[in-house]
Amino acid sequence: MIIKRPPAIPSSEITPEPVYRARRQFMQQGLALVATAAGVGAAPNAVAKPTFVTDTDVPSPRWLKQKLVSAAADTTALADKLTPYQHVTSYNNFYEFGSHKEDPAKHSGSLKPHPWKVEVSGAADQTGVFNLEDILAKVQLQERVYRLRCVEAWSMVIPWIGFELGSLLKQFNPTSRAKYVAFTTLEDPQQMPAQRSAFSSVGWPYVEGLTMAEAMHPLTLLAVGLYGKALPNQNGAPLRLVVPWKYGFKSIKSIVKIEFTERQPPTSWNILAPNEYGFYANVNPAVDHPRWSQATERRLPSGLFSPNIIDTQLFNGYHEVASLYKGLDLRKHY
Ligand SMILES: Nc1nc2c(c(=O)[nH]1)N[C@H]1C(S)=C(S)[C@@H](COP(=O)(O)O)O[C@H]1N2
Ligand SMILES: [Mo]
Repeated sequence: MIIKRPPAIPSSEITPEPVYRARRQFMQQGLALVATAAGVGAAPNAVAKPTFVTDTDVPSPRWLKQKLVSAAADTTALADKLTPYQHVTSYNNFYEFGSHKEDPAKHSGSLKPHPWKVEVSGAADQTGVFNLEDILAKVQLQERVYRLRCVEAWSMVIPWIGFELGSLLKQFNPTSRAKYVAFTTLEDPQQMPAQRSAFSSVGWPYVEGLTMAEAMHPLTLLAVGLYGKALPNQNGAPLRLVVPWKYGFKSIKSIVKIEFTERQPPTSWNILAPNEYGFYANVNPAVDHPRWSQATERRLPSGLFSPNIIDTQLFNGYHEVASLYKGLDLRKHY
């Protein structure tokens, strides 16, 4: 099925910010009432249903729609204002559909995210090819509002729906030889027009990787949705990685393979320009890109007259990951 999208989503289809906030307060009051009635404090994760939901329909199978509404709401009160749905879904990097920001939204209608299979291989007791539906049957979906900082010095705040990568990886029983996790994006020139082009800079398939400790960190997410709905194709449907303390290029889209490896796996942007893009790619305002500063970022939406420039934070503000890099020279291992 070809998914046709309008050139721009009319603002009437986007639930305005005040409505989200009201809904959130309502949810929190509801939780308080339930807790009082039961005479016990409810676990924060017990709040069902995502808080931030777009009215825009994203075509997806019924099983996925049902699963998405079961996601536990994000109860962390992030001070950052959400980037509106329209911007999150129309300003993208997904080189398989072209290298301009508007290309993925325009040209990703040919991607067929369902049915979808993921191959799990390498240093683990359990390996094989799994249907996305079966993978999702075994995990609890959660809403997570995260900052996304692109290496190009712009950023967004996105309410993802997903699950902890670690909760999935554990199910395969990785062996002691598993030191890294490698990820691969779909390679299918029929569905991904830029893979037919001879002028593309990145090689196909797009590949990424994490250390085992990074992959098991509770902040690391596999996302299947955003704003309460399934991932639009341009955002990496049906399954993409989200590593909020690393530059956006680590958050690989439309994943078809996960492999437990002994050696550090090759990664797409590092292959292309190793002096500009490292394997770690931790957000770091003190380590500039060879061609531009990383000290600040443009928080979207950003316009000519209100560029909305803010300071970039070490690890994109997720300071709890610092312990993963103890003793590592972040200048050398950028
Ligand atoms: N397969 C694939 N994954 C990808 C990319 C890509 O070109 N191909 N771009 C990356 C980059 S550079 C960024 S900033 C994020 C953008 O995610 P978003 O479009 O959902 O905001 O996706 C990352 N994942
Ligand atoms: Mo990026």
